[in-house]
Amino acid sequence: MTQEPPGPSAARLLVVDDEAVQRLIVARAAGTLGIAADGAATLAEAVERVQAVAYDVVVLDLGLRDHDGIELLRSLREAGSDAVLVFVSGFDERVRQAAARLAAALGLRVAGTLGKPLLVDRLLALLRALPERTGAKRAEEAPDIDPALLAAAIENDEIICLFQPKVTLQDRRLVGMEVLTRWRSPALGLVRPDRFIPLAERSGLIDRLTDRIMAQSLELFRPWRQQRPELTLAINLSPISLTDLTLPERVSTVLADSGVPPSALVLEVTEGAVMADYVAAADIMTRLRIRGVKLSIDDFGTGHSSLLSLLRLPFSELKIDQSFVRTCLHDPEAPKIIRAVVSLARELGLQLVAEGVETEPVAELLTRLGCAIGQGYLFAPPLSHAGLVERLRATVWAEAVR
Ligand code: G
Ligand code: G
Ligand code: MN
Repeated sequence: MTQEPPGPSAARLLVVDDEAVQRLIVARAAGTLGIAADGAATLAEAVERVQAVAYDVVVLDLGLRDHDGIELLRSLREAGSDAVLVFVSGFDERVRQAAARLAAALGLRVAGTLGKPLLVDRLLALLRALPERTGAKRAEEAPDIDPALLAAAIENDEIICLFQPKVTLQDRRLVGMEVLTRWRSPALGLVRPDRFIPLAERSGLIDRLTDRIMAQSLELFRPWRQQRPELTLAINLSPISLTDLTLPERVSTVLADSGVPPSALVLEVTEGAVMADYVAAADIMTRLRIRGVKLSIDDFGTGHSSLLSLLRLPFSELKIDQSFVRTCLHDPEAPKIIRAVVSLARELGLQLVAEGVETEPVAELLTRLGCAIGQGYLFAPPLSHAGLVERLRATVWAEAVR
């Protein structure tokens, strides 16, 4: 039997423990089951992580040095997480059971509890028997949100910007970051973009929302850019925006207000968005390019667009979709596709970015295939502004920005 490929549905685990050895033991055990593990040593780190990443499993030490671990349960619920919990603790069985009941009362699922020292066999047994995740349907099942609530949220700055680094695969230099938004709602908790972006599109709020996201992220970005003029900021555009002929004007206005030069801004658009109304998209994109803004094809390889029509547009960057990147070690077709995309990008003078880089072996293979830039959990999940500053201080790419 060959190893299971870590397909798009590969499980992700977060281990929250202040002892590095414990984190390592859990990560190793998870690895043997093909589960990718992240670690967090403090509650703050764990909260940051669960807000950015949809974990399948959270292994939680109830006796963190600074906090009691229970506080994370609330954050998980607020983040709309459907992760299954495994509690670890040196406390007696009754404390662990009480924690498990509390989690259940908060609507979180608990796979089981483990004592300390941790028995790897018991952990493996729990991980093997994990219940199916429920998250895939969450966005559809969730009750409709009142557009008035979203409209107010946009005005009240409840929409926050997270930043995910793009780095050079070989020497791990920071070259830019992508903005990924979240809605921090006092009424609803943390709402993910796949829930509120479509709502904004349906209810005529998308222009206002996009303008706010651009203004807010550019303002946070400006000081970084001043120190490192080669950094770029990438913002995702809704397909609707690519039918709005006033977009280039709006982008210029936001840029002028922010003091960031147009060449530092990358707008990411998906293939489908371009093909929906090709003439309007070509018009808008050409005018954006004339103004100096860069354009990126997002999720490349997932649409059903005409390659020729797509590549005639004035793109500056191409982001190869996660589905090829994550399978490239196991699926013999994936490296061939990546190699072809590398040469296509080279011929057309497009910067190529690999999305969803989760492991070192994948980063190595991508480098060998000729891909220079990557983005993914291996380097960092989407981070808050403070989180990114903190990470920059602690990482090799520290020289990038201080
Ligand atoms: O980070 P996350 O997994 O939650 O992102 C989910 C999807 O939401 C991605 O496809 C991403 O492109 C999209 N998204 C995130 N932020 C924005 C945004 O500011 N505008 C638009 N239009 N899409 C966004
Ligand atoms: O659709 P778009 O490419 O704009 O959005 C990128 C999405 O991928 C975001 O939802 C982001 O949170 C997620 N993401 C970023 N890095 C990784 C990764 O390494 N693995 C996985 N599974 N998702 C990632
Ligand atoms: Mn994107």
